[in-house]
Amino acid sequence: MLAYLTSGESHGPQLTAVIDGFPAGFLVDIERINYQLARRQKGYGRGRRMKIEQDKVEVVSGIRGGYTMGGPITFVIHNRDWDNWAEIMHPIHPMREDLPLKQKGFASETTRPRPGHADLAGAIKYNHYDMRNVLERASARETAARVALGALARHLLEHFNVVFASHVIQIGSVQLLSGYDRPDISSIARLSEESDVRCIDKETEHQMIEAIKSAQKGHDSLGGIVEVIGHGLPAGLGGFSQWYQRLDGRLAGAMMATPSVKGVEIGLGFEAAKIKGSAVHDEIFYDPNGNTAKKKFYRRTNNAGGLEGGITNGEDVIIRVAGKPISTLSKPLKTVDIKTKKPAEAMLERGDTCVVPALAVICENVAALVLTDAFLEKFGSDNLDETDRNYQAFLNTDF
Ligand code: EPS
Repeated sequence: MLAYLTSGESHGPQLTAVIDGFPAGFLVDIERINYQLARRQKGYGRGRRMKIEQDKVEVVSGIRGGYTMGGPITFVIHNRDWDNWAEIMHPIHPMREDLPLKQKGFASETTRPRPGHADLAGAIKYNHYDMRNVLERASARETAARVALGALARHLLEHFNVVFASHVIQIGSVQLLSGYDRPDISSIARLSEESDVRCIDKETEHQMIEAIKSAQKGHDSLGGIVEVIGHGLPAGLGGFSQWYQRLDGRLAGAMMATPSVKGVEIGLGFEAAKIKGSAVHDEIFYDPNGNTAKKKFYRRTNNAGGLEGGITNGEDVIIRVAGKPISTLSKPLKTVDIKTKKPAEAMLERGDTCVVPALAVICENVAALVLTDAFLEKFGSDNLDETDRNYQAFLNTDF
């Protein structure tokens, strides 16, 4: 239903995000989108760049008088850092590699690929010897544009009482105790929002911050694991008729397509492989009154993470995402200069120490985008009245 693209370089003039297939007649509160962008920028362990940017969307198509029109919606996020990079990044004017970044202590030599980064693979693919042409688009700056789209999507799902939250459950080797009792979604949302590393437990938060400080001191970086929860989704989204309809596959694909992500689990995930079936599968119960609109059938456990057969089952959708430590290190690893072919040290770029708290916000909004797509697939996407009618009719069925 939804088709979306983003464009823009990390240090170019702007990021642009276009989404098509969004229903007409939805009243958009732009501040809801800007709020998600601001959340993405926070988190202990970010670098200097986040002090420069104050991401906000400018709407340039698809919305009139506050309401969506049914055509493609386009958001622009201006890069404030562009002022510092215009000479190097200008699309037309000749490059000036000498100024002004060198003066400011930033790298201008981009022939020494960082292990773990897109630098070398991208250089080979696109035949670039100046890897700035690779790293500018491979940069996680792009996630600002995807979060803007995800924020619009979740804004729509909130109309149907679907809410999202995320929290950080591991940074480096510091983890929220496995088997912890997951609180309700509003507590997760509140506690994670109050934490500089989006951790819901104070003691673990403290240890996570210490781990980031120590990585910073050692000129190193840290990865971690985040958990995303979607609550209030009706059963029946997604499909199993064809492989590409399966919602767990679509969610995992979207998560893995986020920079730094190396692993995704749904529900019990890898744990389920170790346990007997009788301990894994969530037994089914029936309450004729239902505790919410679509919850006459319910479970007392949620090991499936809200998805069975590639379809939502009405329980919370639970996704865990592992991000590797970022590959820009101020204590560079060994590499090879792509021009001289001689051993070298990887290029130094300004960067972050830990982006895991931001990853939580990114994954939350990207998950919302995928689930909105599945929601509109089921209930119609031309206009909100129609989507509302179809949704209400579905709730009134016998199930
Ligand atoms: C990034 C490097 C850093 C990050 C950036 C992603 O940027 P810079 O090179 O300008 O210091 O801050 O993330 C963002 C700009 C962002 O908005 O999240 C990278 O190389 O991926």
